[in-house]
Formats: sequence, C-alpha cells, structure tokens
Amino acid sequence: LQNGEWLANSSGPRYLMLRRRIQEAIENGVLKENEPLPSEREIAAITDLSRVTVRKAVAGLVDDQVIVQKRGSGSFVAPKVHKVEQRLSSLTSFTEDMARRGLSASSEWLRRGLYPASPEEMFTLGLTSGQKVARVDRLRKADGTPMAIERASLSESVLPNPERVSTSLYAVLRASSMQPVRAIQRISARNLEQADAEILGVPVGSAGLKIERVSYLSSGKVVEFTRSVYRGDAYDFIAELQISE
Ligand code: 16G
Repeated sequence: LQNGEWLANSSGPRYLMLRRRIQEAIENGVLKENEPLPSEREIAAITDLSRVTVRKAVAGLVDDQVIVQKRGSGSFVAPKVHKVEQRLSSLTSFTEDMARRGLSASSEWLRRGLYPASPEEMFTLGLTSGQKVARVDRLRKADGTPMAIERASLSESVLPNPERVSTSLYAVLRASSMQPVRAIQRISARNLEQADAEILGVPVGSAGLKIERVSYLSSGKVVEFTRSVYRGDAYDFIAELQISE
C-alpha cells in the first residue's frame, strides 16, 4: 500500500479501493486471522489517504465482518468462519446441505428422548394432552465449526425411537416413510443470549437468526416443529424472486 502507487491505475472511490485492498490481503493470507491491523493513523500515513477515507474503508470491513474492532485495542482480522449460502426454496436437511458443499456435518447432542409435550408443541404438532413428543436437540457443526442449534420436536407416532437418530433426522424419517414434503419457515433476528452463545462459541449478544420450521407430510400432517438458532456471521439466506404475473 506504500506511497499511493497502488492508486495510480485504479479508479473508483478511494475508500472502496482501500477496502478491497485490505480484503484481498486477508483473503491471500498476508493478514492472518486474529492479527491486529495497523491503526487508522498508520494506514493513513502509509497510503497517503486521509483518515476520513481510511475510517470509511475500515467501517465497511467491520460491516462485512471481515475485521472486528475491540474497544481500546484497535482492529483485528476476524476469525475465519465458513460462510454458508443457503437457498430458501428447497426443503433439505442440514446433513444434505453440508454434503453438497463438501463440508462434513456433525452434531453434539443437547437432548434426545421422549418427553411430555409442552402446550406449544401440542398446539403445533396437533397433539392431545398426555401424548409425548420426541425431542432431538443438537448443536450442528460444519467441518467442526459450530453453525446452529436445532431443537426439533416430533410426535411420538412419527418418531417413536428418537435414539435411532444418530446423524440425520431426515434420513431416519425417510426410512420410515415419514419424509416431510413441504415446510413453512419463519426467520427472525436475535441477539444471542448467554446459554446459546456459549453453545455456539460466540460472544453474548452476537447476531443470530432464529428459524422456526414446521414441516408437513404429503397427507398434510405436521411431521416436525423445529426451533433453531443459526449464527448470523455464518449464514446468508438466498431467495430467488420472480415478478408476479
Ligand atoms: C435442517 C432443518 C431442520 C431439520 C434438519 C434435519 C431448519 C432451518 N432446518 O437443518 O428443521 O430438522 O435439517 O437435518 O430448521 P438432518 O437430517 O441432518 O438431521
């Protein structure tokens, strides 16, 4: 970045060029994760740019979650996370989603068994009182990195033996002809509370996506009610839109 030479044959706003340069340095491994960035004053001196320009470039990188600012100690290259782009149009399982990306899915069990249904589970799964639910609660990982906490509830008639789920819930459902064919999913923003933040290994208050999925059999019967918390820094949800006729 020395002497402003790099600016000579490029065009566009200077803060964007600097932002791109720093981004490239991180992608190429010139700047490594958790490494401190030079101060804004130093970057301004090296690049011959104004501090306002440098601040704008840095703010953009913070917004992109490429660098993190720690109060009193400056800016650092953010730890690398697998950024997953998840399409919102197809009904797939976590295991399938990861396999398609060449990542290996794994889980840590938080809870697995039959429990008395809560009022919310009774309502959503259409159960009468006294009926039990199978709860399958897991921390889901991609190549060992925590990605999401998924808490799935299914009626006992759908999943009488929750311990049969060792890796993929959907694989077990498919094997017993209980595969969901349709689902409604609601996504909302959350700041992670302590318990979930600890399980996901991110700071308390980090951005999260709360996702509720209700899946249906072709008969219209609800098969799964899942409440999940996905890491906001690890997921982008992509939807394809079409003009309505
Ligand atoms: C997906 C689903 C979840 C389902 C799980 C089964 C969301 C947003 N997605 O992650 O509802 O229970 O797949 O995955 O909730 P598995 O077959 O790998 O266990």
